[in-house]
Amino acid sequence: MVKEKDFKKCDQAGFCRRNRAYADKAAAAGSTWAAPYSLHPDTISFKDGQLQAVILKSINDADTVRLPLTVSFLESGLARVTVDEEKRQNKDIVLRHDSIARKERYNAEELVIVGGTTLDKEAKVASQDTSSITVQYGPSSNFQALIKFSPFSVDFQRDGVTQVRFNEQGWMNMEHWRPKVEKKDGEADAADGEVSTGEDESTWWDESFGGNTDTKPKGPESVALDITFPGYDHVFGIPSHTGPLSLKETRGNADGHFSEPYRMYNADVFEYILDSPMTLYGSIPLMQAHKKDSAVAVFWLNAAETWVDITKSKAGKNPNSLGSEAETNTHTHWISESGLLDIFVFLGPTPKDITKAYGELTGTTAMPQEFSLGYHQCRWNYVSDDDVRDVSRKMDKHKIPYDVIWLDIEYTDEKKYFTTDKDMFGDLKGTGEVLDQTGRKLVVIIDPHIKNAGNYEVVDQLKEKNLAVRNKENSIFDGWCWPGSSHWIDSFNPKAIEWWKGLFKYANFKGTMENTFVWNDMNEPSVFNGPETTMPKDNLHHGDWEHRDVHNLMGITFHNATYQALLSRKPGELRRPFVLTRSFFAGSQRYGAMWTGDNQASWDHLGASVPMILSQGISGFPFAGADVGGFFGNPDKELQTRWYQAGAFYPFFRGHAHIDARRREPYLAGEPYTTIITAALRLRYSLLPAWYTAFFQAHRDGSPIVRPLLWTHPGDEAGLAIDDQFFLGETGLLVKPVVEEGKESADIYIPDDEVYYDYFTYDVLPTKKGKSLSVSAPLEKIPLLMRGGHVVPRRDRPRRSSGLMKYDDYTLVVTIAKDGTAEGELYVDDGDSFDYEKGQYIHRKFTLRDGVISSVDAEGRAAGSVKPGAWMKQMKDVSVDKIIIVGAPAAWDKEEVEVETEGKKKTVPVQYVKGKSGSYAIVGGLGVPIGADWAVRV
Ligand code: NBV
Repeated sequence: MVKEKDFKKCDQAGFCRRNRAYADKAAAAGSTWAAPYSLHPDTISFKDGQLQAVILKSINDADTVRLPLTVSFLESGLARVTVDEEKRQNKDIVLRHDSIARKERYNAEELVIVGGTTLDKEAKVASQDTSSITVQYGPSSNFQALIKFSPFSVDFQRDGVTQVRFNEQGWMNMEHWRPKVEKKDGEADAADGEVSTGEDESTWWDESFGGNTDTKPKGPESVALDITFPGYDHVFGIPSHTGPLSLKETRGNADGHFSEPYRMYNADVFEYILDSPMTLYGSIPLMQAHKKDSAVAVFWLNAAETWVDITKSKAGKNPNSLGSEAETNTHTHWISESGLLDIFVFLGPTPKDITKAYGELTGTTAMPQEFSLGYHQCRWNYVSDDDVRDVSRKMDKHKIPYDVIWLDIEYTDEKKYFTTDKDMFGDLKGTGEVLDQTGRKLVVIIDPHIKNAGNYEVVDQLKEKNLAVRNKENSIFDGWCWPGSSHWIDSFNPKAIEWWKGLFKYANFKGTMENTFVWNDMNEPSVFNGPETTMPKDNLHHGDWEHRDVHNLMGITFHNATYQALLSRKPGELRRPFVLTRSFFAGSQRYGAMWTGDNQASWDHLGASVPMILSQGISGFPFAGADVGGFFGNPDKELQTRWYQAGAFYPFFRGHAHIDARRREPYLAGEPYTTIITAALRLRYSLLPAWYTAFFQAHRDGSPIVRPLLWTHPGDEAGLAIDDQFFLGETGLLVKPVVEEGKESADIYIPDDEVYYDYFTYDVLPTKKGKSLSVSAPLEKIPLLMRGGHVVPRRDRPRRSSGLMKYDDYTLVVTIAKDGTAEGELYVDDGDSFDYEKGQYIHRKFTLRDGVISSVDAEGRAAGSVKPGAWMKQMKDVSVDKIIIVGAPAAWDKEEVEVETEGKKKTVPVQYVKGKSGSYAIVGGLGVPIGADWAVRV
C-alpha cells in the first residue's frame, strides 16, 4: 500500500490549507462576505476580441494591489481569462535568500498551447454600465460573458443561460507579493506594512514536509478561484485519479464523499490506492460538466501543484430549463500554488465540441506507429538476449500474436542509460534483428535521472554542458534514484533537448536499430530522497524558473525531448516515434502513449483501470493503457485471463509485471487460459483496422478512442455517469469487460433505441433503451455487442504480428440499423512514416443504403488525384475479401450478388444464414481493391 503519509494532504500544503480556510471564512460570512476583488471600470479597453482591464485587490482600508486582467474571445468559441499581478509582472519584487529565481508568475502557454488562440474579431461589447460589461461572442454570437465589476465575477452564458460562473462564492484569491518582515523570536510573522489579517501565515515564508524545507523565495503566491456549473450534476476529467469517472464531492464528510480535494502534483505514487483523490503520475487540468444535452468545460492552465474541491448543491428550478425537479449545481474550487490565473472556458454544447476545441488548443494524439496498437509483452525484466529470443520463440510456438518486447532498467550497465549490460545483452543488435524478421520491435527504457558516476560519458557531458536541473544555490542538483546519486536532464532547456537528440543517434546508442523505440519512466520526476518522492520546489530550471512553477510540466518536457530524439536518429530517416510516458500534462498526447503506472494484480485494480482510461480519453490523451495482469503481485489465472480480455480494448495494450512477480507470459497460463487469452489477442489483431481508424479520428479532431456514454450519448441522462462499458471509436462495438471474480454474465446498459447484435453469434438482442441487458459471459467470452448502423473493418487472417498483416485483405462487418442503413470508415496508411501528410493514405467511407453497400473516398478525393508512392502501389493488390451483413433481411437470401468496381461488373456468391434470433449474409470472394470505389447490390 502507498505510504499515504509520504504525500501531503491539503492541510499539509500551506497554500491549500489557506485557501480552504479562506473559502470557509467566506462561506461562514454568507451574504456579508466582502470579496476583495473589483474590476476598475476606468481601466477597461476592448479591441479585436480582447478585453483588458485591471482588477484591484483591496488588502486593507487604504491599499490595493493591481492585477491586470485579459479576457480573450477566440474564434474557436472559447473564452480565456488571464489574471496577472503587476508587481511581479514588472519584476518589482525582492526575492529572499539571494535567490536568482524568476520573479514573474509563470505562464504555461509556451509548452502547452499549440493553436486555437486566434482572436474572434466579431466578438463585441453588447452592453456596459457602471456595474458590468457584457461581451457577445461564439460561433453564432450566442455566447455571452457577463463581467460584473464589484466584486469581480464572470458569467458565461449560452443562449442567455449561465453555464459557467467564476467567483460566485467570492473565493477568488491571488496571494500578492509582500516583503517579509523578520520578527523577533516569539512574534508572529506578518508582511511589511500589513496588519496581521488573522490569516495563517505560518507557511508563507518557508514550509517543511518529510524532513525537507522549501525556502519559498517568492513568499506566498497562490491563485484560487471558485467555478460553478449551474444546473450541472456531473463533472468529469482532471485525470489521473482513481475513483469513478463522474467526480465525487470532496467536502462535507457525507457518505461517499472524499474529504480531500482532488490533487494534481505529478508524483511516483508507489502502490497507489483506489477510489482516492490523491495525485498520481500525470495531470490534465481539464474539467467537463455534463447534463442532458449540454456539456461545458474549463481548462485551468497552470503547471504548479493544484487542488480542486468539488461540492454540489440543490438549487431551485432554473426557469430556463425544462423539467420540474430542483437542479443540482456543481461548485468547484481551484487552488494552485503559483503561476498565472489562466482559464479557458468551453461552452459546448456537445462533448464533441469540447474535445475538438481542446484538441485545437493543446494538440491531438500523434498518428501512432501502427505496431504500437498491437500487443506489447513487457516485464521487469527480460534478463538477457537469450531470454528475449526465447519469449519470442515461445509466443510463436503457441501462435500468440504480439508486436513488441520491452526491456526495463536491468538491460543497462548499472542503470547508466544509453549503455547495455554486456554480459546479458552483448548482442542487442542481433536480438533486434531476430525480432525484425517477424516485424517485431524492441522498446527500451530511458529515464531522466543520469547516474553520477565516473567513466560515464553521458553524465560528463551533462555536467560540462550545464544542462541539468539546478538546486536553489544554482549548482547541479543531486538526488537519489535507481542508479544511486543522480542528476536530472533539464528538459525545459532547448539546448538539453539538442544534446538528448544526439544520444539517440544509432552510432551513439549502440545496440539499437530501426525497430528500437523508447519508454520514459520516472519523469514526474521521481527522486527517492526528495520531498514527496520528487524534486525540491526551490530547484531551478531553464530560464531560472523555480521547480514549483513548472513541476507538472516536467513529464511532458522529457517526453517531448525523447520524441524529438526519435525523430532525428538518422539524417533523412523520418519515422513516427513511439514513446511511452508515465508522467504527463495537457499536450502530452502529441508525443505518444501513457499508462496508469504501478497497479496491482487484483480485481479491483482491473476494475479501476476502465474509468481511468476513459477519463484519459475524454481529456485529450486517449492513447492510454494499464499494466495487464497488474504490476505488483501475481494474478491468478482467471484474473489474468479477464485482464487480457479487458486489455484487448485498451488503446495501449501491454502486459507488464514487477521484478518480484512470477513469470506470466500468456503461454505459461496453461489450458484453457492460454487458448482464451490467445483468442482475446486475436480479436484485438483482427480489429486493428478499426483501432487504427479510431486513432486517426483522435488525431483528426481529438475524439476519444474508447468512448464512454457521456460522449456518445450526451442526451441520455441516465447513462452519463456509466464508466464500466464503452464504445470503440465509431464502430458501434460496445464492450463491458468482466472485472469481477467468478462472474459469468454482464449487465450492459443500452443507451438508445437502436438494434444491438451479439458480436460473436450475430444474434439480435432483446434490448430496450435505458435498460440493462444481461449477457452471458463465461470465462471464454468477452461481453461485446455491435450496435446496428455501423461498418466495422477487420483483417481476419491470424498472423504473428501486425507488421505481417500489412498487406492482408479486409473483411467488412456491416451491422444493419433499424432503418436498414449502415455507415463506417476505414483509414489506413503506411503506419510508419509521415507520408500521410502528403496524401499517402486510403480513407474510405462505406455506406449501406437501399440495399447497396458502397465504398467511396471519405474525403471526396477523385481517383488518381494523389500520385501513389511505394506503399499505395502495394495497396492496389489489397482487397475487401468478404462482407458480413449482420441483420440481413430476406433480400440477401440469394445465391449471388452483383459487384461493380472500376467500371466492371461481376457476380459473387452469397451465403445466407437464417437464424432464430436474426439472420446474416456472407458475401465472399469479392476481390475489390480496398482503395477503389465499388458497390455491392443485392
Ligand atoms: O523500471 C522499473 C519500474 C517499471 O517496471 C514500472 O513500470 C514503473 O512504473 N519502475 C516503475 C520503477 C520502480 C517501481 C517499483
